[in-house]
Amino acid sequence: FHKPANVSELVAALDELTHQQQPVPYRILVVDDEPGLASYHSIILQEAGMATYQVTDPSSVLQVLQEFLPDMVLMDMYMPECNGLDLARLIRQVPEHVGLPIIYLSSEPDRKKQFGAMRVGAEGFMTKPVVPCELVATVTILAERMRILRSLMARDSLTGLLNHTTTTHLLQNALATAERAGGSLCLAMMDLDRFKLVNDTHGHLVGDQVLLALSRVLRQRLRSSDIIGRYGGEEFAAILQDITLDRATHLIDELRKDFARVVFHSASGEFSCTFSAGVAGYPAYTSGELLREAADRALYEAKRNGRNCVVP
Ligand code: GH3
Ligand code: MG
Ligand code: MG
Ligand code: MG
Repeated sequence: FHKPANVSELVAALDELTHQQQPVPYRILVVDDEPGLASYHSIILQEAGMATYQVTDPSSVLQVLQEFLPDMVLMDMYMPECNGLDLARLIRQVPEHVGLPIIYLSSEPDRKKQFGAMRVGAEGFMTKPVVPCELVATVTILAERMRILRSLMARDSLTGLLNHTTTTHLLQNALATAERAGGSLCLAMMDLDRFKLVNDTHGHLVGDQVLLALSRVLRQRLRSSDIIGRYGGEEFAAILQDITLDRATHLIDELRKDFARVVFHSASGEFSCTFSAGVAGYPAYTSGELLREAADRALYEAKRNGRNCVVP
């Protein structure tokens, strides 16, 4: 069972598709009440280079989905405690899993029953005993598509940075890691100064170029283990790991100076743009919500102090 142990691993999984780094094996959840069959199907997939996790107790599936984050599910259709159809229905009720591919495995020969099972929300049906190469092909195609969807869903389409949902999720993970390791982390919230004026003066397309430029500065300057998200329209978040509040504030201030030096060109002339930022740290603040509130308060103060500055 290879659970993403830390945030950088999760980010690597998300990044795999966009940056084509070393491939992360597809993660397949195998649900079957018969341990022998679960193992047999797992071994076929493992030999094809995939990572699998076997579940023989259907009641643990929702929990395992959260932790194992599979790219697809192989689901036995008939299990004594709970049949695969009910389980698929349950999985589909969780918004995060609406797109998760499910393939039923069963010896059910009745086409009508097979079809009925798929209507509950599965992508396909394979009869036992499976033909190994068919199993591998089907699973690969579906897992690949899930990876693409997940990667698109995790990111903001303009800047390619992590979106609000992903950033919030990774903040929770980063906090859990810091807690376990007795480490520290900082959350910085950055907001462009008088950005409405930029749009009004130079137009939205130029405004979008400013957003892109800031995302580039953030990506260039921060470490690969840092998490950078577009939190809202013109608001960005950075989660910096293993760093003190002092050092994080200094680092964000360097970014502020870098960005202020970028010159933009538009039909209405040359201009530059600045951002203000608020920084808050764990363990001073112990939850995602508290960190967010504290960083927001600091950001508000930065705006009140005249903007183009960083407040811890
Ligand atoms: P402040 O310094 O107080 O933050 O002032 P502001 O003008 O930056 O703040 P305000 O919240 O009044 O305006 C934010 C603007 O950001 C308004 C909105 O049109 C713009 N904005 C949000 N998302 C986008 C986007 O995706 N593209 C562009 N071009 N503009 C955006
Ligand atoms: Mg069974
Ligand atoms: Mg704003
Ligand atoms: Mg603003």
